[in-house]
Amino acid sequence: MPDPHPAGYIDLRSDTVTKPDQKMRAAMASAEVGDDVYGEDPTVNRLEQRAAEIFGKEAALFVPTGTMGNTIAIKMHTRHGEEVICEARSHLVDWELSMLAWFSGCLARTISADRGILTWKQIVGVIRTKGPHNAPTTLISLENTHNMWGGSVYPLAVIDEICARSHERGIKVHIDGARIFNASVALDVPVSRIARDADSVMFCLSKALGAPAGSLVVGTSEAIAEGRLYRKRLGGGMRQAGVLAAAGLIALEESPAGLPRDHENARFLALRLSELPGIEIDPAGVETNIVIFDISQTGLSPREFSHELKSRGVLANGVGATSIRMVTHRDVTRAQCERAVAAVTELCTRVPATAAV
Ligand code: TLP
Repeated sequence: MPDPHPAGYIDLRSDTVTKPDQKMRAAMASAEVGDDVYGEDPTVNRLEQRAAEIFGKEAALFVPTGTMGNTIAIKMHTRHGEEVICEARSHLVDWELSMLAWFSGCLARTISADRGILTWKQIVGVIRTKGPHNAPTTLISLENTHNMWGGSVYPLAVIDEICARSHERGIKVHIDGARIFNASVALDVPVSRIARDADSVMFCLSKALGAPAGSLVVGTSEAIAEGRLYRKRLGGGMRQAGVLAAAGLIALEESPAGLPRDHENARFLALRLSELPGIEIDPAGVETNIVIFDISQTGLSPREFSHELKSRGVLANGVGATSIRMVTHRDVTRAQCERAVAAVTELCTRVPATAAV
């Protein structure tokens, strides 16, 4: 088994950094393949079928990345000149190079929500109906778990209400579920329950589930057939993609069982970090595998903090003006989390905390 940390770093930058394990590599090497643009790759077909089954939807589409999956889903549900409601710090808005505008020609109508969790009450206040001055709202996108809010999880009742009320108005609901399996573990319900009333879900195999690449969009057969054409337009027709789907199938079937361990490690990090001078985090807010903490009282910028951590063998990136994000995943152990805490402790006790004014 190749060392997942060849450079010796403890890599907490993201759960995207995981490397395929031996079982995935063996499955990739022996994968049955065909031309997926002709629909002839048996491994991709199996992955899509399993994803649809697991999510309780009619069909699924294998795509190279989460960004492409979200882009396709938005395009499936909207037309140029419409509005999409989403949370102000959602991945769609902050990290996808305005694809919502660039490919789908839509405007993001953002709402700042506590813990990134939109409520129907907030949504209903900004819905627009078609009129001489208004572009209509045709889609609501919910991020579950919410990345920039530290992996927060939508309560089921909140999603159910948003779906029911939106559908009464003819508005579709998409879930950016890059980490929906983490939400499913936190809520102790299957992903199909979370996805039950949503029109589409994008989820990633390449994040907490540990596959080297790939995401899926699930929804109705009609929407997914349309999505297949958008995937080709975006250059996502991957031909013998069965080599990736083979690892993806293992990730889909086997990796969710390992997620509670990642959540425990994240809670451990949060708890220990909350005890350090200069660090601010409420450990009770850490529900899944993402730990975001404020470092303003250390007197260091996120860039300086990351740099100092790196020199102590730990990789973690800044998010926002005063915060650092650490993400636990299958390639990081409890012992490594302990070493990461020791590195932050050394840093926080070495750099004098700025006096609060
Ligand atoms: N998130 C990445 C970065 O892009 C920030 C990370 O390291 O967390 N939706 C959500 C909620 C995501 O967190 C991400 C990736 C995506 C979509 C996009 O997935 P990819 O990177 O596969 O395009």
